[in-house]
Amino acid sequence: MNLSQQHLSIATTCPYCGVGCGVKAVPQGPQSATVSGDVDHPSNFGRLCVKGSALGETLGLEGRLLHPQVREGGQPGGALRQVSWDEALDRAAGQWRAIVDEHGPDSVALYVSGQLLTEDYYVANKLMKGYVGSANIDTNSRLCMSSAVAGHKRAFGEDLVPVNYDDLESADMIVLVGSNLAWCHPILFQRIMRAKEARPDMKLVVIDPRRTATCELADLHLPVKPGTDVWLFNGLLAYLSRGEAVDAAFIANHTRGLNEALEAADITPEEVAKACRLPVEDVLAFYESFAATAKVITGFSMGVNQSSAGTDKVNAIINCHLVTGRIGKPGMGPFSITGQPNAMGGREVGGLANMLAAHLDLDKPEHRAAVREFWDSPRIADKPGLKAVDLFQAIEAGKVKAVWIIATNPMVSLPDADQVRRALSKAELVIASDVVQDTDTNAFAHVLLPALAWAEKDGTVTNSERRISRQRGFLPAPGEARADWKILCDFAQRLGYDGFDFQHQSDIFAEHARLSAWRNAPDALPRVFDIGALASLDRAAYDALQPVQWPIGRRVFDDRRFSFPDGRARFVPTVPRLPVNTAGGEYPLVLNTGRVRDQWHTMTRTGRAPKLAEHTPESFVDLHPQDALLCGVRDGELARISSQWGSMVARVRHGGGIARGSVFVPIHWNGQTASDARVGAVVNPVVDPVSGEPEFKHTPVMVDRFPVQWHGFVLSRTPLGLDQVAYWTRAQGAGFTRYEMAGRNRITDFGTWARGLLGVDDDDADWLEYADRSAGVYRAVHIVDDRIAQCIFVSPRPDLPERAWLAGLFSTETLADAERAGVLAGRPLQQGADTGPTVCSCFGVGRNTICNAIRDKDLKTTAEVTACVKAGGNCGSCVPEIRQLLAEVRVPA
Ligand SMILES: Nc1nc2c(c(=O)[nH]1)N[C@H]1C(S)=C(S)[C@@H](COP(=O)(O)OP(=O)(O)OC[C@H]3O[C@@H](n4cnc5c(=O)[nH]c(N)nc54)[C@H](O)[C@@H]3O)O[C@H]1N2
Ligand SMILES: Nc1nc2c(c(=O)[nH]1)N[C@H]1C(S)=C(S)[C@@H](COP(=O)(O)OP(=O)(O)OC[C@H]3O[C@@H](n4cnc5c(=O)[nH]c(N)nc54)[C@H](O)[C@@H]3O)O[C@H]1N2
Ligand code: SF4
Ligand SMILES: [Mo]
Repeated sequence: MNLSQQHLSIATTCPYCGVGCGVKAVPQGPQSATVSGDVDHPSNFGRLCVKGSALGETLGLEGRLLHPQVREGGQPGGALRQVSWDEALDRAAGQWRAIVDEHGPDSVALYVSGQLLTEDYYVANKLMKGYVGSANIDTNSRLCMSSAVAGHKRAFGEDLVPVNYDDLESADMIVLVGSNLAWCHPILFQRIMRAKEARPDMKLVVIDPRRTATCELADLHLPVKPGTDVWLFNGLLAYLSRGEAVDAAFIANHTRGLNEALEAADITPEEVAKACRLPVEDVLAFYESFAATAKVITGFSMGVNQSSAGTDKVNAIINCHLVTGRIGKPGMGPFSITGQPNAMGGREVGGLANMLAAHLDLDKPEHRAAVREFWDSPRIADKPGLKAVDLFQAIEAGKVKAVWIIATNPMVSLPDADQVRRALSKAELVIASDVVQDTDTNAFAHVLLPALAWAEKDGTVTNSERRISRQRGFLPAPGEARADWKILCDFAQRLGYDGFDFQHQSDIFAEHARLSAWRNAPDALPRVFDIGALASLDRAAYDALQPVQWPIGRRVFDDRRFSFPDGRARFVPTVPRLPVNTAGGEYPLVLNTGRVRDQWHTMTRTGRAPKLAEHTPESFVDLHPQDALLCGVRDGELARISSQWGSMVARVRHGGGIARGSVFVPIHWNGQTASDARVGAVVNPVVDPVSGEPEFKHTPVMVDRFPVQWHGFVLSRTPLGLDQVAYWTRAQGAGFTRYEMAGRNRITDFGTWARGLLGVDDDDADWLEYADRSAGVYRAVHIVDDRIAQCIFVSPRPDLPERAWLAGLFSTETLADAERAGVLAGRPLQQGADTGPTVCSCFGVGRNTICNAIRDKDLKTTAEVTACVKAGGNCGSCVPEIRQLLAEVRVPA
């Protein structure tokens, strides 16, 4: 990269959530860049949430997978050997071909991801369905969007999301069901927040068993009993059908099946209140305002999809929009909020095992024939492949013998994750393509392939509102990493398949666009998904492509035509049912799992950013204080969470948002970041019968003490060996790693033990310590060249000093005398310098700072807090929490 290129700003797209924000990246040398929001991008108009704005901290090469490797002896735990691309691909393709030759095409599988670019995804799907001849390609979107896809297909005949982002701004009422938008789609949430500021009459209703950050803005929060959404929406359908909101003309002309749906929805508001454990006044308040408001959007996400009744939940919601005709017009409609950056692109290319490509159906012979003809492929899969959970069961059963895992981490993210371990240990061939070296899944790979990461790769993604944006590489390819599509094509060519000699990602995009227009006519195989107009883009036009939404130039369903042959939408009868496994007996509590604000999935990328580590540095189990009492666990201590499938350990927390009977655990921590925090191991593998999506939000569990002798933490510039520690978790700090730990060993000689743990064998080391053996308290600081190198704090109870001040010392070059004096106390000697746990990650503003300012300066609004202490002034992701602090601090006054 020469100097003149260094300050070029490249427009690309955020690789995290489905909002699909535009990012401007300015490279600063080969491995770093500054990032900011792209003011011209119609998803975010220049704003980024905290994850997006920390992207610059994730670009370093430490821990990256840079060279192909194969595992000696083929066994997990065997050593990895670096090999050439040729050797790696020959080995992978050779073994794959031998397995297919002997056992047939259904004995191999791809397991891919909504984080692939459309071009990668298209090639993977074409390879499996058109050339290998099996539909055994499934994707982590099975765990995410598949219930929405199935619900859309049942209601509309095609997987279509009929809402645009600007509809959120013109709606008069937004209902969020099973969506923690404030944390999971922060920029969409901010768009709603601003619209609501401008039009305070706009209503926000949040339906979620937990009181989340999203509820801070809500006019009404309905904390439904987990799993009971179908009752609530059936009740709404019945209520609407009796009132004036019914759109009789729309129902008569454009739908079918209302009567059957009403039969299944014969339930009164009182009965709903009972089933959903809600006050009947709240149910009625929701029903009345829904009925009275024409412009209503019902946004839904994982609290809906990830359920054994997920598809029915989706249809119960859509039914309410059909009965009122509130669809296909500005400011209204059912809105499936996609999770991953390219979840929607995956749906376009048909990446699920029961789909074909370009919105064509695997189960229709004429669709299969059309795709095969277009591809000119030797064969076409003619039956659905295995869905994610079934796929890993088939691997364990030995029916599927080879699996290639691309851009997903199933050892962490699948339910019954210990089953995944058994499956991968048993498979004859596991290929994994990733961007980092060490993941829980990569540990089982026989062939490990280095992929280009976000900053280096190039292609397109489609966001929640069907907007296709370019992701553009802005850093050079590191090591031997290659684009995922390129790896797939190289592999396909080794298997002797033609149809994969793409020279550039734009060639793939053009083919994908052409296929969307193939036979796409009213008298042939009509689909709303048609981006044929983009098929003629040459490389330069593709490179310059501006964000473009499909259907191009019109609104979904503006013609009131749905994608069934008769053009009518379908009401789907949804008979309510409880989750398959309900709590009781040995497992009295319901485990709910989900996301925290500053981490992304299994943390392989966000886990590298110090700025993102502080908000939630450790996994936790959030539960009601009374349930904690019954389980014998206490706030701040450790607990084991167990189900009939497996167990994990996390820190007990009373966040205040959980009703009795439920516990919440975040999904992010895993074997790389903690000793035993893979919540997937606990989650039950029950799936929705229609979509195959797992019931991630509802597993019966028990919680009990994880007894330890001591609690402690270490901040260290050098990594520690943790074999002897019963509980540990680590987080990336600025210039150090933070370890929280706890042990079962009784420590007799603290000094020797601590030096051993920290790897300090020099007797002359600058080692300050304080020990109170009878109290079991020990503190030590290791200083090298007047800089803090390591510190350790141990106590029998989790009553350790705040980490924030000590962490800050790692950024100072030379410890001042006052700092040296405070260091063993773990706090500054002057008052007030302890800022408390981080609330605002962008400016590093702690809870104490914010609360003190609210109290001392009598601040009343979030804007005043921002003006005073900066918190909330950049990305705004912490504004809901500031609101909560305002409420807490100002109550006594
Ligand atoms: N910070 C962050 N953002 C992300 C991600 C991330 O990892 N981190 N991942 C992205 C991805 S892939 C996805 S899919 C989205 C997910 O985005 P969301 O779906 O908003 O997030 P979750 O935390 O999985 O779950 C949403 C809510 O469902 C609630 N819930 C549980 N059971 C029920 C129920 O029975 N009924 C109802 N109504 N609600 C219930 C939970 O309490 C939870 O608050 O986030 C995307 N954005
Ligand atoms: N208990 C519970 N489990 C859940 C959920 C839940 O709510 N509860 N949610 C589910 C949902 S909605 C989702 S979407 C999944 C997500 O779960 P996963 O997909 O397993 O999580 P990620 O950490 O995003 O995994 C992506 C992997 O791909 C790698 N990677 C990143 N970029 C690239 C690239 O460009 N190419 C390649 N080849 N690799 C890349 C990353 O390093 C990482 O190892 O989790 C699901 N699991
Ligand atoms: S909301 Fe945040 S994570 Fe999602 S795309 Fe925008 S910047 Fe990225
Ligand atoms: Mo997801």
